[in-house]
Amino acid sequence: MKIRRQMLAAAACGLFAASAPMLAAAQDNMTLKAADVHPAGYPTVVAVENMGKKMQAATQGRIKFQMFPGSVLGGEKEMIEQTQIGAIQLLRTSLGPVGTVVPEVNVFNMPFVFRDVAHMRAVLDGPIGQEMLDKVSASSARLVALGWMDGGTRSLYTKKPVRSPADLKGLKVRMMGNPLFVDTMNAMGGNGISMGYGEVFTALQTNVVDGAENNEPSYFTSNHYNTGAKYYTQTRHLMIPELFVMSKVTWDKLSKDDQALMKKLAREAQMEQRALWDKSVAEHTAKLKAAGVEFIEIDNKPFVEATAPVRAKYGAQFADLMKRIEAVR
Ligand code: GTR
Repeated sequence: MKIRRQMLAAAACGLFAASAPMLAAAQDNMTLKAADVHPAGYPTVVAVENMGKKMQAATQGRIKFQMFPGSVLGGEKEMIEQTQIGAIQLLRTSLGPVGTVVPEVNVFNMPFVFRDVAHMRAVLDGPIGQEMLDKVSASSARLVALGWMDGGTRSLYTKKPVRSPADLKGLKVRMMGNPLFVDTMNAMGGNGISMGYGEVFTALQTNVVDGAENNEPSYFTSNHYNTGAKYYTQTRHLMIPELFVMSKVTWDKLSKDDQALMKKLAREAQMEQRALWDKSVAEHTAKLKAAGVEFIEIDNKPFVEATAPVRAKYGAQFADLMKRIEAVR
């Protein structure tokens, strides 16, 4: 599987290299590779596909998107790298791994930094959300941040019921690749293990990890609930926005008008994905329950308190920004 992905990524690279001079020479007929770890039908994939259709219509077919869902071009970390060099042109990624290349975004990657989904959305839609997109674009990462998407709330799923930090003792829990998340899980009482999304199913099946954490649609579509990790404890410890980026290599080839159009349509995609997201959470929660997943409602205060040192450690550099985030109603 890994080898196949690497081959596909290499092929994507080769294709791009072959078409690069053409793109530079003429602005017409650009086919932009858009990638996502999620499968066809997932809200982020659908929103980007629909954006591609609008782009194609608005440019009379000059600019098209070609969607590569389901991690066919690699894991998220690899796809970020591919986007940085221009082999992938459009990428929807969690902000989690982006924090390792643009550390400024880690303020949104901290546990319990948003009160709830409404608070997160208000922050993303307001000046702070725009500032953060600008920071990504202005960084040395060679990514142009086009907009946000919703990733809801991440909660814990394990093979035995967890209700408190003490219940997590000794449990290995997969976290996304960013030291901040490993520290978060360790503070919550478990042992954080960093691993790519594509490796988690087998790791759960073979007891390399005892659990993981994610939102309801990802928990369902990844099939992780089918590995015995069927206790979903509503810790809601992370609310990580999803980021939609374009490779700077590609961005620089677009005319000013096309750049403006791209931003406008990305904003529309952001709003469309949000509506799709809310439906998807409801639908997948129902499917998980029907499949026998036990949703464990808890008072998550002990987890909030246990992770205070993580916010202190990573948040010190964002003290002013964190105050502004908290003040958003
Ligand atoms: C999902 C997110 C993905 C990926 C995944 C993970 O919620 O949409 O981009 O980051 O989580 O846990 O790796």
